[in-house]
Parts: sequence; structure tokens; C-alpha cells
Amino acid sequence: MAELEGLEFGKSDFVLLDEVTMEQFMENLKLRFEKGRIYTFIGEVVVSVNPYREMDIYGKETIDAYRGRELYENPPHLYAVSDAAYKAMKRRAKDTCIVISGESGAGKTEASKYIMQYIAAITNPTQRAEVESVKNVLLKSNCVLEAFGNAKTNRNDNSSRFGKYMDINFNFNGDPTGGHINNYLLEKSRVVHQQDGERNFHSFYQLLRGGSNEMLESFHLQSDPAVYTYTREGATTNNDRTSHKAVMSALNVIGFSEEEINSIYQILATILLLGNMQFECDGESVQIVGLEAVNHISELTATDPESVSKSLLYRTVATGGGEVIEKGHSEQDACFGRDAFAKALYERLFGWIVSRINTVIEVKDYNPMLHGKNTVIGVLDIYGFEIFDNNSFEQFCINYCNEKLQQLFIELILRQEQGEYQREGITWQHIDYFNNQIIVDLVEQPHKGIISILDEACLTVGNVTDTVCLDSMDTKLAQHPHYTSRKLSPTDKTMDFQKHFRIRHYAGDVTYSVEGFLDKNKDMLFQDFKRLMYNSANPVLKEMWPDGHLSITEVTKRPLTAATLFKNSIVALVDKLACKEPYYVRCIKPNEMKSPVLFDDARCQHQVAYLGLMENVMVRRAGFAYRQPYSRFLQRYKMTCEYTWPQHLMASDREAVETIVTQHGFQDDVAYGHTKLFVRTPRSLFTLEQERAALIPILVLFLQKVWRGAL
Ligand code: AD9
Ligand code: MG
Repeated sequence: MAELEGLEFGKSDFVLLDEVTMEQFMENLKLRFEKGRIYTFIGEVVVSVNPYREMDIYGKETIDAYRGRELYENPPHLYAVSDAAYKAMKRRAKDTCIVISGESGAGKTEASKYIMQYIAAITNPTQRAEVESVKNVLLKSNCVLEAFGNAKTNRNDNSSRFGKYMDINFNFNGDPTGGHINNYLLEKSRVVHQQDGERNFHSFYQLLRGGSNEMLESFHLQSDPAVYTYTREGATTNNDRTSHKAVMSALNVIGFSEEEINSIYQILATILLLGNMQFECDGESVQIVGLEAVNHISELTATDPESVSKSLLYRTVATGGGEVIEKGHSEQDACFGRDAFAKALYERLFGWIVSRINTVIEVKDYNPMLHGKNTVIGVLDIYGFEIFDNNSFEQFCINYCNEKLQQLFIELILRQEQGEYQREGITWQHIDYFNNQIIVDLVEQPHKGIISILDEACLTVGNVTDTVCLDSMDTKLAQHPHYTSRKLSPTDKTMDFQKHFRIRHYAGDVTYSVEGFLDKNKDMLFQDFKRLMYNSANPVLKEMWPDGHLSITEVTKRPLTAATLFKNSIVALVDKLACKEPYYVRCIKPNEMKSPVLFDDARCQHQVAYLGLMENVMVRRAGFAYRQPYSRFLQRYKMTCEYTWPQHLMASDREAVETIVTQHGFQDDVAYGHTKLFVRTPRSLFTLEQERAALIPILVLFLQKVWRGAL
């Protein structure tokens, strides 16, 4: 149990609530937030409320206070859960993972960085150079990934537009030896379009604001983002300049070569120039307006100018008879191709940066015979559930991912509880909870699920539009209790016949606009662009486009769609997490104003509901809310019993614990496991805690007297 901080700060563990009601939960959460206590436990889960201000709770002293201690010995903190995951990994050679969830702006990325810093701080006490270097690269990778994967949105000035799962590997000493990063679904549509008030990825503004004049000149760039279609919505800040320096230095530390760094920025410049490219139709064929940009792009990508303009204006197609012909684009197709190319350039660049970091941090020369088991702590910082005014394909994927994670959360929490009870020889009672499998199936089931219907529409030859696809979903899913649309609910005027469908997610109803779904799912990029990049004389660029060597007749006719690729990656992620011992951080965003003092009750309550926190408390309390190893229990409470203080004379710690329990009269509220005491209700421990708290001043006085020789 968490050390009681004093009741004026509320209950440090929601399991201690007198009654599990939403009202009491919210009261406690709010009180703690107002008192600057941003973390609260639910057993081993940490609930965190974004403070929106700097807190003096992450320094060395705090790290020292948590290092090696048990979860309940200190107030709730990210460090407590990090230490628990680390200890489990080190003591029991278990792979563990820390899953951080919550909506945009709730504090996931900040939490993941504090967790990594904590792990870095408590490992490698002997400062071995090779371990220090691994730690350094792991920490620096955050800076680079944020520059290329984060952007200002209306919800968060530094919003992660990709999901990240990082494995940190440890040797038998418990020191980091390397790691691996998996990235999920970068929101590449942001490269070509942003909502009002939002920005493109930070990296573009950092280059424009922080790049030297020489660099910008050699890239044919001007420093004002308003000049470029793709960055026009946002402005640069001084922050961009400092971040650019930090990113350059991080790239250097990680081990990117000069050539590689230069190539990264050349690609960004190419994208900006592409965005400004216009096309015009002279009645017969489509032309590029102003050929200067073509020359600049060919220079930046080390390709020849004719090939650049050709791939922007034509596409190679294989006819039914096996003949290969060049087909001129319409103006619309040319614009579509240009934007698809820009998005793909950025996506491949991001993927390449991640894999380049991975080659630096991957564990090398590990010999299990020599070095013992190589264990892992995984840290997952992935987009939370999203409900916007206009929800598109990206929200559909993100929310599906959250359904999968929610399912895993409930399953693992229950499984973990069950495992503990079995290990300790205590009977387990079954607990009912809402199983969201039905929603997961709605999305991913083969043949019948939404992804299958979408894929089918994408692969059908002919003019299948988004609306036709919506019709098909309406027909196939009409009976599904979690799916509806205007056709199925004609009285619901909030939806449009042509556009909308709605899913009843576990976290709430989300209305999706089907517009653009098919294009985003097909994610088509003309092979001509791939070949253009593959033929680049710049080896870095070429490396990013290995599939460019295929000729049009070799290209597979049915590539996997974006939704299917995403589904596969999330299924693999869930499998990876499911075989680890999970620890959870559940983040809550207190208000929409980024205010450190405002606690918006309705918004917070909504998050508590959809994060399943009430269910979590109930699961935790349904059986035995608390458990402690006998020795620890004894150490803490022996002073409350005359038979055990200062020393007990019983055969075992367990017997001594039984004596304390019986003396306080809560023997009916406990069960005795093989190594731990299980306590059903919080009240029993509360009584003990209060008694202990009352005794401490008397004890201190007593000890002072002993020291002074007065006794
Ligand atoms: V998103 O899904 O990537 O859009 P996150 O990752 O959940 O989102 P993030 O960690 O980026 O949110 O936090 C948003 C902002 O809240 C940060 O930029 C900080 O200004 C602020 N924040 C979050 N956590 C803390 C904290 N522990 N201390 C101080 C914080 N400020
Ligand atoms: Mg984030």
C-alpha cells in the first residue's frame, strides 16, 4: 500500500476509497490534483493527471527515494512503477512492459521520458563506458523522433503523430545493453495538409528557422514557412531554432554520418519544393509550371531532371496484353501523385531514421551462455482514443488500436491477479467485466469486419467510391449492435446519408466520415516515383526505396492495404505485450486550456470512464485489495502489537503476522498465502496505519530519551 501522505492530500490509492463510486473517485482525483499530487495508484497501476506546470518531483533526490523500494513504500509516482517493472525484470528475470495510455495531451510522452530517465539513472552504477553510450543513444533518440514524428495540433503543442514501442534490453547485471524501437502509423497526411491552427511536423520548421543560411541556400529554400504550401499554416518559433541544434547534436551522438544528416535535410527540402509545384493543362497535355523547381529537386535527390518531370507527369502502366505504356496524368492525377510522393518521402524518411537508430542500439555479440538471460523492459507510448469534430481513416485506425489495448488491459490485469492467487494458493473468484471483443471483431473480423469490407472495395476494379463502400458496410453490418449509420438510424440528423457511419466504441460513440477512406486505405504511390528514388545516385536515398527496382509488370497487383498493414502491426504489438508482465500508466488530461489550475470535472470523468479505471478498482477490490510479503507487513506494523514489538518470539514471520491480525480483530478479512498476507478491504489496513501513525511520535520521544540516556 502506498505510504499515506496524510488525508489532506486524499487517498493515495483508489482502492482505499470508502465506496467505489464515480463520485468518490472523482472527488479524490480532483482533491489530489488541486493539492499538487498528480499521481495516484490503483494497486500497481499509476493514474497520472497532467499538471501543465513544472513539478519539482523528478530530481535526483526523488530518484534515490524510489530506487529499489517497494511500490507501497513511497507515494505514488512514475518512478514507483518503473522501479517495480525493473525489479521484476531483474529479480525474476521476467520481461516486463510499461503501457502508457490516455488521450492526446494527457502526458504520455512526458511520462515515457521520465520513465526512461529513471531507468537510465538507476542502472550502471559503475559507469561502464559502453553501457553509458547505450543509455545516451536511447535517451537522445527521443529528441530525434519527436522532431520528425511530432507536431503542434489543436490539442497538444507537441503531439506525437506516431505510436512508439521501445524495448530496452538488459544484461544479467540489470544494465541496458541496447534496444529496439517500433513505430506505428505515422500520420503522413499531415505532410500535405493540416487543420486550421495546426502545424506540419516540427522538423520542417526547425530546418527553416534553425538551418544556416548556407544550408538553406544550397537547398534553394527561403526561411519563411509561409512561402511553402505545406508549411503555410504554421509559423516558426525560437524553440525551433534551439531544437534544430539539439536534433543535429543528437543525430551526431547517435552516429548518423554527415552524409546521412545532409540527406535527411535534402529530403525535407525536396518535400517543401514539391508542395509548391503547380501543373497546368495546355488543352492537350499537362505541364509543370516553372521548371526551376524540377532542377532543384533533381539536384537535391541526385536524379536527372527529365526523370523527375516524367514521373510527375506520366505513369507507366501494364496493359492487359502485357504491354507497357506511358499514360499522361490529368491535372488532378498529377496533384494527387505529387502529394502521395511527398507523403511517401516523409514516411520512408521517418522509417529509415528509426531503423538507422535501431542498428546503433541493437544488442550485439550477446551470448546467453556467457551473459545469462537477456531481459527486456518495453515502453509503449501510443496515441490515445481520439474523438474529433471530423473523424477520418486515421481516427478509425487509432481507435481500433485502443480497443485492442483495452482488451489486453482487462485480460492481463485479470490474468495477473489470477496468477498471483494461484501462486499463493488462494481461491480465485470470477469477475465480470465488459468485454470489448465484440467491437474488435466489428473492425477486424475476416470477411465480415470493416477492414475486410474496405479492402474488398479497394481491390474491386471499377468505380467504387467511398459512398458505395459505406453502402456495403450498411448492408453487411446492419445487425451489429455497435455499428450504425444514417440509413440504419434514419431519424438521426447528426449523420449524413452519403458520408457517415458510427461505431459505439468502449470509450464512447465516434462518427466517422467515410470521405477519403478508400484513397487512404489504398495508399497508392505510382511505381514511377519508387523507381525514380531507387535510381538516385545518393546511396542513402536509394536505400529507402528498395522496392523501386521492380518494373511495372513485376509489381504485385494486390499489395496489402494501409488498414491491413496497420492491423497486422497492432496484432504483433499485442502479442509482444501479452507475453510480458505489464505495468500501466493511465494519463488524464485535466482541461482543454493547458491550465495548471483547472480541473474540468466532466472531461475528467469521461476519461476515467473510458480508461476503465472504475472497473480496475473493482477488480482490485473484488478479491483481496492488498497483499504484502509477511516480512514487510511485520516490519511495518509490528509496533502495533505487544507480542511482536520490538522483537517477536514466534516460529515464523507468518505466525507473527497472524498474531497482529488476530489482535486487531480482522482475521475474517484476510487470507494467508504462501509468502504474502492478503487483505480484503482497505479498512483493516487503514486501522493499522492510523494506529501506527499515532504511535510514531511516542516512539520518537521514547528513542530520543534512550539516546539521551534518560531511560
Ligand atoms: V499526444 O497523444 O502525443 O498528442 P501526450 O503524449 O499524451 O499527447 P505530452 O506528454 O506531449 O502528451 O504532454 C503534453 C504537454 O503537457 C507537454 O508538452 C507538457 O507541457 C505538459 N506535461 C505533460 N506531462 C507533464 C509533467 N509530468 N510535468 C509537466 C507536463 N508538464
Ligand atoms: Mg505524445
